[in-house]
Amino acid sequence: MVPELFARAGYEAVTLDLQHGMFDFEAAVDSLGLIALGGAHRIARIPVADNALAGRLIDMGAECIIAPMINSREEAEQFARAMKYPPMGERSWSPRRAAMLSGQTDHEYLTNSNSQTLALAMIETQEAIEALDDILSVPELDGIFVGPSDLSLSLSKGTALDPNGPETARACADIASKAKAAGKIAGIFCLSAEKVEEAVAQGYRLLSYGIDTVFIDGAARTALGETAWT
Ligand code: 3PY
Ligand code: MG
Repeated sequence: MVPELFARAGYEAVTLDLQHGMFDFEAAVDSLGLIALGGAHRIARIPVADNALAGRLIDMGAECIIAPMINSREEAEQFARAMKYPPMGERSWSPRRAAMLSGQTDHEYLTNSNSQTLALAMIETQEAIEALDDILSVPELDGIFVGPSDLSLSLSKGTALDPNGPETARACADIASKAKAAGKIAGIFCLSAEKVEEAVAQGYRLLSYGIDTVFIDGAARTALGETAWT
């Protein structure tokens, strides 16, 4: 029920995290259907360099795939081309579930899906920042998605986990303006409501904010704190 709860709460999109989350493939397939039932857009993050899983998830109805730790044009190209049908890329055919969830025939899905699905490359290392112009020049790639925690670890050479710090914020602003100049979508993971506002002001348009386990943890502690027994 959890993905559907998020959708019904009013989130425009819900992301399933298959990089760091607890989803296996079957749970992700069920959850994609539940997000659709709740009326939100369906996003999935894959494990590093797992373009085969990206293909399976987009076939099962994910409308946007986020690929972590993309550090070069070549990695961005391989990922994005696996997400797009020929002549753009080399996505392999059989999107029955994706067509069903988007209310289209297979033929309509074939015509529309290259422009209706998004391939986003995560920018979360110094290496990716150095290769950003090259990554943004990949025509099949729809945009980028920033991971501020890994980015702060990389920028500080492992000395500071500082996703909200000033150096990370400056890097995030630069990434957004480069993405905008290249005509690409800029997305980012946000750890607080203030960061959502900051990211919007920097030009980000896809904001991922709120984690199920964090919400449950907070609500559980609040509930216990409200009783006289603890
Ligand atoms: C990061 O901050 O590194 C992320 O990957 C966010 O999901
Ligand atoms: Mg990360």
